[in-house]
Amino acid sequence: MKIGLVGFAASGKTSVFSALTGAESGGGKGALGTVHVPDARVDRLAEMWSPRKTTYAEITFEDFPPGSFAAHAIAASVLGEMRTLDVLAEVVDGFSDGIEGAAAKAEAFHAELLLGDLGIVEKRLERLTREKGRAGEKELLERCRVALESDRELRQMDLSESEQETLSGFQFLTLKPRIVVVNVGEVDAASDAAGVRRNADQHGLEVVVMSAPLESELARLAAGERQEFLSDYGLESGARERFIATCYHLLDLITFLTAGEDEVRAWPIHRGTTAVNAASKIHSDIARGFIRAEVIAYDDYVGLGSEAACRQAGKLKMQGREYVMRDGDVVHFRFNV
Ligand SMILES: Nc1nc2c(ncn2[C@@H]2O[C@H](COP(=O)(O)OP(=O)(O)OP(=O)(O)O)[C@@H](O)[C@H]2O)c(=O)[nH]1
Ligand SMILES: [Mg+2]
Repeated sequence: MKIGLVGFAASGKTSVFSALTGAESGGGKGALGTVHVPDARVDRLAEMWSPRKTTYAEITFEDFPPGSFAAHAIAASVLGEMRTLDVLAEVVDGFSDGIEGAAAKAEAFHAELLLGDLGIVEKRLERLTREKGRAGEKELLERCRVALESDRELRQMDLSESEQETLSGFQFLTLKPRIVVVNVGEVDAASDAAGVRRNADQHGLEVVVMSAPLESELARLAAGERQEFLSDYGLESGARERFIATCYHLLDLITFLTAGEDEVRAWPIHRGTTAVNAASKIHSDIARGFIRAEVIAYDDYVGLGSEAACRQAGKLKMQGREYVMRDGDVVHFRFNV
């Protein structure tokens, strides 16, 4: 999963990038940094198997080169680059004028995204006066225009699957999942950023409050010292952990697991994914030659201690292609090619 860090100039995108990933952003084009998604289930399965390889889910962050964003506006070329991203993390400056100043800055950024999308809608509608579009396209875009003009993001519209399909080619920014990261000074680290949250709620967005310098300090501490450091600031968990949890919630992700002596691995999928589509995450051959999925719930797996014990206790279930995967399923896919 790749998440782009966006936001007005000097809002702290690069600081947040470094704090979350521990990587330096060279400032070159599209700097990338990856974090592992901690998962106690992976740890436990790895203890059971001592596999050659243990693989956690990953989130990759992309930072824009410095100077990409202006202080109060977004250039058309940058809007274009943002359109290619799947998920946006919008960094809002909550440190330079304190947390009180952040809500207006977030609002200004949201307005830029709405305007950017409105520009595309209007251009297309203008063309549609001369050429014939898809069935229903004009009416749909007119609804989009009304939504954007009344300060609603396209994500907040009620769209059928076919309407979503019609809109997907435009890569609208306000249709993308987006997390607002309020980058605050250390004194405000435990603030709930109520002002930003009100605005975010109106636009259907998730909010994470963090202090980039504080998180960078946290990352340098030994594991045993972190909890005390956090509670000194009134925090229960680090920003990386909170960001990841928010991300999974926003994207409605669950995890299935594979375990064996070669590898123990976590696989993030959207809730509602079927067994055959989950199999395709591992390899397209497994999906193509799909025979069945042998599924054990994680709790049974560790409770009974082995696959053989689960099989004997009737806890290993044979599932077909259309089985809907559940969080914590430990799976072997049977297939032939
Ligand atoms: N006091 C304080 N300063 C910060 C914080 N976050 C960032 N800064 C400072 O703000 C300035 C800009 O931070 P960057 O992380 O480079 O911001 P950016 O959004 O990447 O900037 P551009 O890429 O140029 O748009 C730097 O001088 C940082 O040291 C913060 O939480 N507190
Ligand atoms: Mg930067």
